Amino acid sequence: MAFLALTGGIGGAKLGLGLARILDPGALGFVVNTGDDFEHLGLHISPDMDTLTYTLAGISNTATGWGRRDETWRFMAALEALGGETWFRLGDADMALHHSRTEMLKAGASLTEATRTLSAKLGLAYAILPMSDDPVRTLVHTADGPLAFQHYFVRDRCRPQVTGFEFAGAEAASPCPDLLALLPVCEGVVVCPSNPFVSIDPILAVPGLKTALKACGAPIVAVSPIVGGASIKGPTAKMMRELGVPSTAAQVAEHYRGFIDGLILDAQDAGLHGTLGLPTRVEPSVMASLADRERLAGAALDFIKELRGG
Ligand code: FO1
Repeated sequence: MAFLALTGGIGGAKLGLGLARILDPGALGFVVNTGDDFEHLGLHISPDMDTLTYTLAGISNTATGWGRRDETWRFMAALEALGGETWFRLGDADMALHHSRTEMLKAGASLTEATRTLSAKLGLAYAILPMSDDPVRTLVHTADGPLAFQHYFVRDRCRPQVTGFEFAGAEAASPCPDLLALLPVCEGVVVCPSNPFVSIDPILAVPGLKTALKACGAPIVAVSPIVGGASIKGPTAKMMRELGVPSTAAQVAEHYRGFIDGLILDAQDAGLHGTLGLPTRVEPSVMASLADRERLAGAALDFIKELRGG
């Protein structure tokens, strides 16, 4: 094992795929946000693990970024006809994954074990690790009161005004043991261009995880999810404005200060290079094509090498 990628959501999975195209399964592991997980329709849903797994397995729905390609929706249609809850859309084939995971968890498997089994069935050999096997649930504090993450994100389409975040259960959670076991051979950490507040912060909120990553001594490099003052994807910039901080890549550097050793800025933010008080590198970071993902992944690995002094 040599590199770890911290990821959550669609932007993270895009860079994750770029890294996976360059590095062998033995040289790359993923630490995934599980703050978005929830129990829904009797199933344990782990959206960020699923998005990464489907993306790496080449079976993701590239139009939505989440769920499976060539999906059918008969269960949802039937549920709707019966007056059931359909705001969170579970495709027929996707349901099979959630069902299998839920059964394994009920039988006593950890989330790490269940994920390993499921990703192997989909042909993946990469270590896809939940940040913790213990439940951590992101709560979004809003002007309308606290909302469970998926209620904020999917049901209410990120409309409520954000006032803060809480990671319920984090204080009692432990880092995924398989992650801790990989740290002695870790040569570099890539913080994917995921939402810092609701994808990366929940990971870093697991007690001991941030300290352990820092203590392993490998350079930690983040890719800014803010480009030219806007989010590449999702509500990051909107959240920053609502929290009263500038929606800029400079603020991303501020957010991660003390944790990261370097930040990749998009060419649109080249003017910030050399001004942030930490090493920066300018790269095209909007990943439209597979080639873009591979190029950005290669740049992140190069940057790590540079910071290691080689
Ligand atoms: N996102 C949506 O915007 N609408 C959905 O109906 C939806 C369903 C869904 C089902 C399974 C799954 O693994 C993910 C799903 N997502 C859906 C994505 C998801 O909840 C968010 O993108 C993440 O939690 C944010 O990273």
